[in-house]
Amino acid sequence: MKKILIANRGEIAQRVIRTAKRMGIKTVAVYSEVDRNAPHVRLADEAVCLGPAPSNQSYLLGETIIKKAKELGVDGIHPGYGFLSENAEFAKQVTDAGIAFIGPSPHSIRIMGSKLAAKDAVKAYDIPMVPGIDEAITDVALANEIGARIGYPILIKASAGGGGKGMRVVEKESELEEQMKRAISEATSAFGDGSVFIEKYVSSPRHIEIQVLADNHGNTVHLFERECSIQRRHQKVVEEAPSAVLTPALRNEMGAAAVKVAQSCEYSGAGTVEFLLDHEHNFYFLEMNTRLQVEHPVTEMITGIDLVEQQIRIARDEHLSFAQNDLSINGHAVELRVYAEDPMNQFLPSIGTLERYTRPTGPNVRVDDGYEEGMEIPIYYDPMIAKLITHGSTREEAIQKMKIAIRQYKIEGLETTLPFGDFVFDHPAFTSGDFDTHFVKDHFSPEKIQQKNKAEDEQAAKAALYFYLKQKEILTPLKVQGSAWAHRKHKT
Ligand code: MV4
Repeated sequence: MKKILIANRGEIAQRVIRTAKRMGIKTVAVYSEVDRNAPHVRLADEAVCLGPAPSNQSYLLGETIIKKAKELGVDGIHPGYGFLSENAEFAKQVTDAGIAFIGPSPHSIRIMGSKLAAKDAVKAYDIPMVPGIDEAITDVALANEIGARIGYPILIKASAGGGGKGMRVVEKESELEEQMKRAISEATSAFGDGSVFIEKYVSSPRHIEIQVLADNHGNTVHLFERECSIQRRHQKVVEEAPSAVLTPALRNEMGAAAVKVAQSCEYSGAGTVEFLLDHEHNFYFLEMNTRLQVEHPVTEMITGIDLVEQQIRIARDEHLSFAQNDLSINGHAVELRVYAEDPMNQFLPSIGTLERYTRPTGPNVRVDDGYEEGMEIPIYYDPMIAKLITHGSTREEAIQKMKIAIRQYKIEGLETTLPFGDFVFDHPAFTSGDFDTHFVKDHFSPEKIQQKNKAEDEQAAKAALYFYLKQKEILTPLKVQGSAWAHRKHKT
């Protein structure tokens, strides 16, 4: 592979280009008209404009991207995350054009893109799954029967869904019919596929996901877990690796299950297997994401492995250069997603220009970002400005470094999730490790940030007063001494 095209923008485009450069591979960036001056465009060796800002006129134009790639003699396409990354048809068209798709096969993407197909694929592999059904259901009478069998509350999910879209909790049988109709119509309009199924609702789970790597020669390993329970409306904000609660035995068990999930769809490349972990530490397979994930850096920090390099090597048909036993966890890493969103105002997008943008620096501090001072955050795409990642030899150390880095990060011109991060990394529920996916709902409110700021302001005022008084105490005896001296002087 001599030249790759990165079919993406922002931080992930830069992230991929950096590794490609390090590997001596030429890079081609693509961009929309609003991204003309974006750093990923300058960082690449060549760049191609795809069209106007809206994604469906630029970053989602698979055929245009492939055409440009062919014209420029590209031999690999990295899709990043989002956009075309989990589009089986795009992966197929890339391969058909004689270009390597730096990701799994269309077959793997297709299976894992459907929750029902995924359940079906892993059936033979003895993977723990939430009690429920593994077929699409439309009949309310049958749904009532299933609800009675597995017990309420139950959860209706869309087979084509993702990120919680089309999910409905049903507390009791009398609500089932109404909720099922809504779920089906929501799934139909959102995904063009009204298939829904039913699962027992796990009430306060933790979200644990396992990173896997598989080559094209039958070798599959896992790179331990990430915990992503701190979310709001299915959008992750804080992630860490390893999880604060997994024992080595449970980690091995979940890792082995994740490897089997990958094998069930003949997976190749980097992928992530998502699990729910309940209060009793039972785990259940949820779904597999067939892309490099946003939060992959925390895994890189604790394993020392560059996941993008591995993706490229695998796409070049190389063998994995390590086995499961060669891998181990070094320390702890935490990540905060810095979004252009206002945590004091329901996390609404905060539109504006980065009037000031100064990154934190230091050992074990990593910033993956896609913007520079003076740039505007376009409204057309995901509002993530950056990912702030810190590493420490212990969880406490990683968190401590994160708190310092958050304070060093200077972003002016728009509101960000930095104050929210400050809140989370200081919160006893987070620092103790005793939290679940309801953390934000259970513990966060704008008032709490205000209270915290007020308490800190008071603390600062008290400290200032204390030092002022101390100074006075030092000065006062000097005066007394002075006068005594003067007095003595008079006497002589
Ligand atoms: C669940 C669940 C409880 N019980 N399934 C949300 C997104 C999708 N990937 C699956 N999700 C969930 N599935 C059962 N049977 C709770 C969630 C869930 C959740 C999962 C992971 C992280 C955050 C979450 C927030 C709300 C609900």
